[in-house]
Formats: sequence, C-alpha cells, structure tokens
Amino acid sequence: MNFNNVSFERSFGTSAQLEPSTMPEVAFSGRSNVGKSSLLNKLFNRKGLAKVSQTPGKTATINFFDGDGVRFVDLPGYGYAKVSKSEKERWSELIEGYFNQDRDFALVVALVDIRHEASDLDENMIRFLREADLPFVVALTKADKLSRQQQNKQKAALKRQLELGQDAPMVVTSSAKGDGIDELRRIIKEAVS
Ligand SMILES: Nc1nc2c(ncn2[C@@H]2O[C@H](COP(=O)(O)OP(=O)(O)OP(=O)(O)O)[C@@H](O)[C@H]2O)c(=O)[nH]1
Ligand SMILES: [Mg+2]
Repeated sequence: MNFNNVSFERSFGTSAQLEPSTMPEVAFSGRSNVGKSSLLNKLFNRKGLAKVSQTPGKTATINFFDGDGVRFVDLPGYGYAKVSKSEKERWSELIEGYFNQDRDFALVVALVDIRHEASDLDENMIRFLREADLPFVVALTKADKLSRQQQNKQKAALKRQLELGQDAPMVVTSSAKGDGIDELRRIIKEAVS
C-alpha cells in the first residue's frame, strides 16, 4: 500500500451504525490524548486528516479513512475522567462494539504514552488484544519529550509492565519529530499484505 493516498470515509456515533468490513482494517486504540489522530496524520503526512486537539476527548466517534484500499480506524480515546457517565458509556459501547464485530482486523496499533506507566485501562486493552488473539503492535508516543536514554528505559519498563515478550512488536514514535514512522509504515504494510 501507498501512504500518499488517503481519504476520509465516515464517522460513526454508535457501533450499530458501523459499515460492514470490506477491507483489511488497521485500528488505532489508546487513552484519550495519547496521540492517535496525530499518528494517523503523520503516517499519511496529512496534517488535517484526523482532528487533533489539546483537549482530551476530541475524537468521540469512530472515524474511517480509506488509505489506498486499507481501512484506517481512528477509535475514540478511553479513560478521560472529565466526561459524563453517559459519554463514557457511549465510548465504551463504540470501542467494544467495534471489536465485537466480525471484521477483517489486520492490525491494532495500541498507543501508550512513553512518559508514564501504562494505566489500568492500557493494561486491559493490551490484555484484551492478546486474549482475543488480535494482531497488534504497541506504539509508544511522544518520544520527543524524553531523551534517548529515558526512551530506552521506559520501553523496557513498559514491556515488563504490559507483560510483552522481549521481541513483542513495540515501536517508539514521535508524531512531532517523525521517529518510528517509517518502521510503523513497514509493520502496517506487512500486516495488510
Ligand atoms: N510532543 C508531542 N505531542 C504530541 C505527539 N502526538 C500528539 N501530541 C499532542 O497530544 C495532543 C493530543 O493529540 P491527539 O492526536 O489529538 O490525541 P488523540 O489520542 O487522538 O486524542 P482523542 O481523540 O481525544 O482520543 C495534541 O496536543 C497533540 O499535538 C507527539 O508525538 N509529540
Ligand atoms: Mg483523536
């Protein structure tokens, strides 16, 4: 696939509205504000493709993008404390509803902020992906905020915390500086081929 060719398809507010799976899908999961939309934009070098915000909770729908015959799925972020209970329920309905459907899951890019310990919800997400036997790669985000030495230290600590094997796929990324973007493109290409 070619990362120069992408277009927005549609947004969905409930999982019942989701269109059936007609292409291999690459989904981006992670807590609110971790950098899902930014990473998607960086992969395609298209700044305004997915909406980015400094305010957590920006992506409150599931958004489909057609990337050269591969569907890229921007999921709403989990774990944002300041939204109402009904909003939280809507979000978990969307995320769980998406993963419970019979879809062509080629890869889940599970984003985790490199600066912190993984949250309980991050741990749950990774455990779910492992138990459901879904193909996934962990993308550690915002690497530009740490020195190289700190990045390596956090990478090892997060591998341990998330109980990922030594050679589990984990990519250190920065949407701001471009680190890890080519590597992630390679992993995506391989997963959809
Ligand atoms: N320094 C730095 N900031 C980043 C990076 N990636 C994202 N950000 C910033 O983090 C904030 C959230 O980014 P988004 O891409 O909107 O995060 P999201 O995961 O899509 O958030 P929701 O849609 O709310 O779930 C924005 O202010 C981004 O500019 C990165 O690699 N480095
Ligand atoms: Mg977003």
